Amino acid sequence: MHFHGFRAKDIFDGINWQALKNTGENMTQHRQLAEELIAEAEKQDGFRAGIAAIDEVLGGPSYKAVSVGNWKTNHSEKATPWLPDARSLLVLAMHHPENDPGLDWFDRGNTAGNRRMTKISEELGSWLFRSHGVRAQPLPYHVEKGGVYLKDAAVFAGLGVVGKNNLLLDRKWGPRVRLRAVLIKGRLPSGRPPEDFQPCQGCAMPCRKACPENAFALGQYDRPTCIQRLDSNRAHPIESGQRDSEGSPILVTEWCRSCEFACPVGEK
Ligand code: B12
Repeated sequence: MHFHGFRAKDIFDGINWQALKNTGENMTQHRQLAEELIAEAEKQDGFRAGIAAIDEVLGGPSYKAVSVGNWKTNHSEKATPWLPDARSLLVLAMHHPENDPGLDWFDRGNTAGNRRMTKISEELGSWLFRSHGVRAQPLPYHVEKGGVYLKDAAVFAGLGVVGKNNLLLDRKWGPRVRLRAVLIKGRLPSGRPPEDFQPCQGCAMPCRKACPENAFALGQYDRPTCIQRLDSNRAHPIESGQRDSEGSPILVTEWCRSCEFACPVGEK
């Protein structure tokens, strides 16, 4: 891994979990809390939610993988240390429909979709504390700033599976979702990787053919090749249709979504 910043996993590995074990009698209460929290999140239009156990996420495939290629983000975000004694994640998936491309446009250090997810994460954290006295902390997007690998988190929360396009395929919206996680103090019962949902089985994989850079040429996702396309997207911003206070057009980055849009799974 090439990250040199803060890594939540290092802190997590140093905690004495034996001292924090849940007692059996708390479990019913915890199950009810988890269900209420998911229901609260899913009240939001275009949202699905699940709970993942942090130890499963941190032991998942993304943490074992070596990231190749150099991706420099200009996403604005502060590094945050983790809430102590947190063992669960609320994982949120927000629909990014094809007919609302603006949600994915990168402008002034962020995207509209990500801003909305951050706001809703904060509101859910406040709701949890207000109604149940449980502390929560919305996590940053970037792993090197204290975030987690979100596709793994979504799989362990039971929201979907990782498809042949290397994206999380949500049960309802396929790959057309963006993900976010909120850290929760204590341990809540978590979801499970779905076993009854295998949407890529028998698929002709149009996602892999749709890649303009042919990043799947070697039979799996090739990060450096994909990065070339996104670097080029960044170098050629498009007009958003909006103007700044001086009347100049506001330019935004439209990231490639070819492998996402070509996927036949889920609602568009
Ligand atoms: C850095 C980054 C990028 C980089 C590098 C991508 C990469 N995959 O390495 C660049 C800029 C190239 C990129 C491109 C894209 N990204 Co990006 N990216 C991220 C970020 C910040 C970290 C991802 C990462 O470094 N992964 C680690 C590398 C080593 O692993 P990986 O390639 O992801 O593959 C792992 C998983 O697939 C997992 N996995 C595979 N099979 C299985 C099975 C199980 C059971 C489990 C648990 C896990 C698992 O293990 C693999 C490693 O072995 C995440 C946000 C986050 N905090 O997670 C968003 C994220 C993954 N990106 C996202 C998107 C949408 C994109 C793009 C479509 C561009 C766009 N329009 O935004 C493309 C798609 C590329 C693709 N097909 O994978 C979304 C994905 C949503 C979804 N439905 O899955 C995320 C979650 C951000 C978000 N806003 O929600 N991205």
